[in-house]
Amino acid sequence: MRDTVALETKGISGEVASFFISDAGQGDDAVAAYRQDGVVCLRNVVSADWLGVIEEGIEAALSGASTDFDVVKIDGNEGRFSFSSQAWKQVEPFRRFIFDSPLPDLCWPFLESDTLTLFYDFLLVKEARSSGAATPWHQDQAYYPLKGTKVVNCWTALDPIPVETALRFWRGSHTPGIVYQAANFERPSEDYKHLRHERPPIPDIDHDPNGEILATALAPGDMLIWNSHTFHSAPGNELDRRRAAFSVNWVGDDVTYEDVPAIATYRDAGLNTSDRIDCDKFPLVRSV
Ligand SMILES: O=C(O)CCC(=O)C(=O)O
Repeated sequence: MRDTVALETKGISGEVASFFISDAGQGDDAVAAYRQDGVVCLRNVVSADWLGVIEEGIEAALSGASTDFDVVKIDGNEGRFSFSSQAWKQVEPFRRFIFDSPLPDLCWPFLESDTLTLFYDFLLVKEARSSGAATPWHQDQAYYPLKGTKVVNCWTALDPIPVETALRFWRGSHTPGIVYQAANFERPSEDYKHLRHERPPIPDIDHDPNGEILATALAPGDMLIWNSHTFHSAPGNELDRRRAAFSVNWVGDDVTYEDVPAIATYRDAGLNTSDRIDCDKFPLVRSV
């Protein structure tokens, strides 16, 4: 089933291009939509029990178990904006969700790869009225010391997310395979610390009349899967309740390591340029 989604944000009204909405089990169609649009929305694919496991993990992560944890300081923000990365070794419920739930088998087909390797987990919590916690347009790939196209972000909504605060995607922006400069999340007007100047600057997506923006409201347990080259952004959280998501990032068999400056979350000292990334930090989870 293809669906159209009204774009209620960005000051543009009317309908945008098709945004594939799939129920669990519509495998081939969902993969085809992901391949074409660079993003797909799977409805109701994480059960209430597994959402409970993630919540256990959040409690542990926010109480100090996650060592890669940051609170973003934003002037005038009433609510806290925090994130945790690469916590699965310290936060047992995250480990359980990543390895023991149906998640790996759900995500693997989207990579169209003989292998499935865990890259990192990411928890993002925009608490009530963290209205300044906007996420600028960016490609995840711009931050990674990786070469290759088979990299997916599998992002599970943990709260009801109305379209006003939902992620937005520039449809098809993964296909040219171009990696643009990285945006600075905390101070968007300044350069990102590992900026690669040789890359093209981020285009003005909000003012591109030909760019199709995809967005949809989400319920807890819905999952967005997008390619690391797909541009996406999100507004801050104006709601009077939490807007949280837990994502797991996977890589496939065309991905190799590139020994360039990047944050520690994405690097491993034992890897050299051109290596496959499978190692203790980035474990191989499935292979044919
Ligand atoms: O959920 C958000 O607001 C941003 C998430 C995101 O951009 C990411 O995980 O790459």
